[in-house]
Amino acid sequence: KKLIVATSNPGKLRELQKYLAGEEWELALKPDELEIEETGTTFAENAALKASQVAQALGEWAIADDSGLAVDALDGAPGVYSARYGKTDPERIERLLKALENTSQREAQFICAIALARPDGAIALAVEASCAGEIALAPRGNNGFGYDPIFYVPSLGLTFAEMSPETKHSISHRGKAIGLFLANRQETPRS
Ligand code: ITT
Repeated sequence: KKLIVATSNPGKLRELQKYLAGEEWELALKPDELEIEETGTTFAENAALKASQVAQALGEWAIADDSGLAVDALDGAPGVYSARYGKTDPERIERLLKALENTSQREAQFICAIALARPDGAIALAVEASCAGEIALAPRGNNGFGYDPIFYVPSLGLTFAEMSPETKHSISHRGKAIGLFLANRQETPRS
């Protein structure tokens, strides 16, 4: 019944809460002092270790999201290091724009891995999805969080930060991963 959302990122939390709400479980927050070190080398590994360790520490079902931006011209960087690419969102954005200053190759993927862990830490479900786009030349828009102002989706002619939350959700890496999660869960925190 109770499901701990194992994230400290307010932007992610907002999206997860909004799109998992209305399901049969009661979402609860992870205590701030419970911090999990992300030692994995893939999104899937990090999602699993965050969900698993939070579930075990609290003895409750837990869901975790590990996500990031993989830029083609940077061989997939910042990737799993997206959160560690700078101290603040503006710093991370500035660094990425600087790294791409002299290239016209702007293709990038947002990736999101979601893992659900049982109270004993065992992984009950793991899904992953991506969204293709381009790194804009300059930030645009005020919605969303993180790298949203520079993630441009050519088919809509908008950055994630210029879209409504619903439009972003309908095409984003996290929106697709949540969709897969909801479609594939057989065993949910009912017990
Ligand atoms: P938790 O581990 O506590 O969940 P975190 O922010 O450390 O929070 P990650 O390690 O998964 O999470 O890092 C994700 C990074 O990618 C972080 O810098 C986010 O801002 C960014 N990111 C992920 N999804 C995004 C989205 O939908 N829009 C913009 N930026 C996103």
